[in-house]
Amino acid sequence: FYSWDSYEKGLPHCIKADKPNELPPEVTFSYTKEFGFGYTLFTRLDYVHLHWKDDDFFGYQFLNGVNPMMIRRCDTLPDNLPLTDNMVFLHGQCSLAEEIKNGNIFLCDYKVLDGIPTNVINGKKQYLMAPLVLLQKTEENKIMPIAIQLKQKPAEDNPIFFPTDSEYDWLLAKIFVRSADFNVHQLNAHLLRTHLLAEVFAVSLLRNVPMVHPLYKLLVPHTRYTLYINVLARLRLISPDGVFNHVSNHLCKGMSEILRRSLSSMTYTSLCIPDDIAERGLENVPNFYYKDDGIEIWKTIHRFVKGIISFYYRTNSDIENDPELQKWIKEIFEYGFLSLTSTGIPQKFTTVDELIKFVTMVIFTGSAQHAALSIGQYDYASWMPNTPISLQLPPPTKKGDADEDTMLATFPDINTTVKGMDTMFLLSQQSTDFVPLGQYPEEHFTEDFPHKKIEEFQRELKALSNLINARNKTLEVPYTYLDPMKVENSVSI
Ligand SMILES: *[C@@H]1O[C@H](CO)[C@@H](O)[C@H](O)[C@H]1NC(C)=O
Ligand SMILES: CC(=O)N[C@H]1CO[C@H](CO)[C@@H](O)[C@@H]1O
Ligand SMILES: [Fe+2]
Repeated sequence: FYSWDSYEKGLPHCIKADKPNELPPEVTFSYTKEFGFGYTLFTRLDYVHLHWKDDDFFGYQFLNGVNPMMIRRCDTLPDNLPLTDNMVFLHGQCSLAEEIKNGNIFLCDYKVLDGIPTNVINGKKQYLMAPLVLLQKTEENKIMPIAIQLKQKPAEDNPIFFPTDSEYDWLLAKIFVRSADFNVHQLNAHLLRTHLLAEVFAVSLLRNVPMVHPLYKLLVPHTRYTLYINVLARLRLISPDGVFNHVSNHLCKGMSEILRRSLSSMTYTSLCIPDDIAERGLENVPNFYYKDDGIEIWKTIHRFVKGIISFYYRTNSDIENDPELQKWIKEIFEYGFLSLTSTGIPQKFTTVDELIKFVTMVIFTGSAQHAALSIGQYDYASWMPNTPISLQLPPPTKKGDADEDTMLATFPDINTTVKGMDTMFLLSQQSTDFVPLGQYPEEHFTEDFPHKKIEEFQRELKALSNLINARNKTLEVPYTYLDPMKVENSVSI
């Protein structure tokens, strides 16, 4: 029933099924899911509408918006961003070199978009940049953009924009960054790193691990609807005649190229939030709720997984001698990560700890990580200028010419915007038969011990939810995407 298929060369393999009705019934949507999308959306439209032009809100979104995956601490300026001290206006008294040394400078580099072929919409060529964004953490703990270069290669007609430029030069630079971020968020962070990986973990589980196996019992609730939603996405969203190809600035073949580049630079480290935050140098960034809540959820999942796994596997040799478990990871490495050793994904498990960490990552990716990247889509994209799905004029090549009309002519057509927004709206929905993280309506385990561990897990998640809600009361913009009560058990939308 479950065969691997190669949808496109260089991408993770997927389930062999062209249409939802080719899937076995046990992995398809229930009646309520298919016909009754829930309507529990909280939207930040008013707030975004008021603040989208603000530099501090622009910076805030790199931490707590829908794509907290781009920002990293900048320890040396990249060679292709030729900035000198007297060019940048810094907050506070320091020089750029000093601020880099103090750990207060951050970089978002969209080089993965360099040279991606762009789309033609309504007969008009579309534009997609590959920007470099430099940011500074100020004494008030805000993350403020201080320089933006929209193309990778320094050149006369590729100016570095600053907050001190004219209003519309600077605003347009930020708009091109937001549009680039939309592409990287949807394709790399959301599609590849949650949907497609969750599918790989699920297909390998269904192929290699029997229902009586503890790994199956532990993980199968975290695969609910994942195959089904991905078959639908391949059919209706990302196919040559899918929605994305009609509304976004990359072409279909551009999309595959972004995904291929993203996969070839993906690492196991970046899939494990504590390691990822450390690797990006972000441990000490204040007001970074994705990090704070995400690490707490990771630790909670880890304690639960450790409880269950170490009950069934007492020694490392129990792990080494389990052929079903070993086949599960082997196929994940081969079919999901295309045997790329550079990813650091294990090819086999040798210790109990290794298995606990990997299973924690699998559950985190399909639940919390997906929630962080998807629940807020409509919040941040429904005021189009904050997240333009495409742009139809090139950016300014010299400063001083842009005005409001330039900006309006750069934005996508109304009918393009509407189609994009409609999709964002659908993808941000909580479904009516939503199952929150840690709830297991179907009983798979029969012994008492795992049930006790499940109850403990649920209590800890509830306590974390209470803490997050109490914290929210003190925030101007509450961060709710990683409230365990709002996080779904699996990738299902
Ligand atoms: C969408 O809007 C553009 C610009 O207003 C127009 O040229 C085009 O015909 C419209 N497309 C459709 C399918 O209505
Ligand atoms: C937006 C949102 O969900 N805010 C929540 C933050 O926490 C408070 C206190 O529990 C809730 O009442 C809000 O709904
Ligand atoms: Fe999703």
